[in-house]
Amino acid sequence: MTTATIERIETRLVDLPTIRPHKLSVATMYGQTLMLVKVFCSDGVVGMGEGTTIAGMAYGPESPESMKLAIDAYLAPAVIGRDATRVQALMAHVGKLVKLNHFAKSALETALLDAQGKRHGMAVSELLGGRRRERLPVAWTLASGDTAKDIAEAERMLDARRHRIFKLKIGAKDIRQDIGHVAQIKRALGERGSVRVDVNMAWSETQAAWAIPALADAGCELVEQPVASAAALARLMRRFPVALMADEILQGPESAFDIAQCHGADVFAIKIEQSGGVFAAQRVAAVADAAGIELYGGTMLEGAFSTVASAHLFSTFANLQWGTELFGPLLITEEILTRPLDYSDFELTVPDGPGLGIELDEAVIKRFTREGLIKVTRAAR
Ligand code: MUC
Ligand code: MG
Repeated sequence: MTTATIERIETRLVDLPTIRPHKLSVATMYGQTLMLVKVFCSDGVVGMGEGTTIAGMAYGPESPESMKLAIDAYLAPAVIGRDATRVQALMAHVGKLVKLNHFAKSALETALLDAQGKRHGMAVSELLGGRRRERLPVAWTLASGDTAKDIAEAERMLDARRHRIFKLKIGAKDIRQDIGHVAQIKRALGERGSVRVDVNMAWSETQAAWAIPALADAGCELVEQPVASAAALARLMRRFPVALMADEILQGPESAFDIAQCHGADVFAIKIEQSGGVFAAQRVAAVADAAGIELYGGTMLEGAFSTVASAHLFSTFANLQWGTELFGPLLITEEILTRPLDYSDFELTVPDGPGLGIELDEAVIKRFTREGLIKVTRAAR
């Protein structure tokens, strides 16, 4: 049996520009910070993971900085010297010592899975029981804040055959303006592109009750997290036929169970970071399947490592009715991999090499690493 222990763990923050400002109801992003974690094992295998949030702490309680601190001070000391090949046992051990911190745990678990896959010459999807599909449909988010610019961007995506599912970020403006924006974009795209919206919890229940039928009339097929509360979303479910999706209220398997119990959403946006890692996200999907809730592969606008970890997991799902939005690497100006991911014909190819199946371009990353912040935690000698 293979034995390998964890010898050292390195974390760093990498600040990358985005191709344009990305406007959500919670914040406008001008760049993306990746928290990269490398796990060095005694058999010479190195695994790589990533944690990313949206606009620092504007979206949720963790930030790239807090993830780095959590790993440096707590998660790394908890796993160093232990058996690197027992990923689930390691993460259960971490879970006893560290509450919540889902994003930090996801980054570490991704690195452990990457290492385990490389060790056995298997893709992460195969470690998870085997992929059911090689390619995943990928939506694009239109979030420039300007309707004409969004239409032009969607046209470019259609021409390039990169995306034909469009998610519109709304909720920051007046509701009537938002509905006009959605209607104009859908009218311009017609049957060539599908249109969904993400409100990122910006509306009250009464605002949502007014807006949802108008969005349906405008041709919107899916409304993501219109309100903050799970109870309000469940009540809206009883009132409108348009599909409603849970995102922010899904914080791992237990919350998934609570929502499923009252059939509080038609669709779950599964995110590995928000769930607490790949295995936790797998359990969220199992709850959804058991409850007859449909699945969508969500993103935290992650860079390549968390995006590909998500892709490996989503490729194993029995159901993925609403496709994915794994476009994060395309929102960043820099290519951080030695070999870019294959986005073509409206889909992403799931890499099939060992582990995550991708390799970091160290020279690029070095240029964007935040000064003085690389931290290495080692086993005591
Ligand atoms: C979210 O709320 O779903 C996904 C796409 C995007 O533009 O933002 C994210 C986060
Ligand atoms: Mg969302």
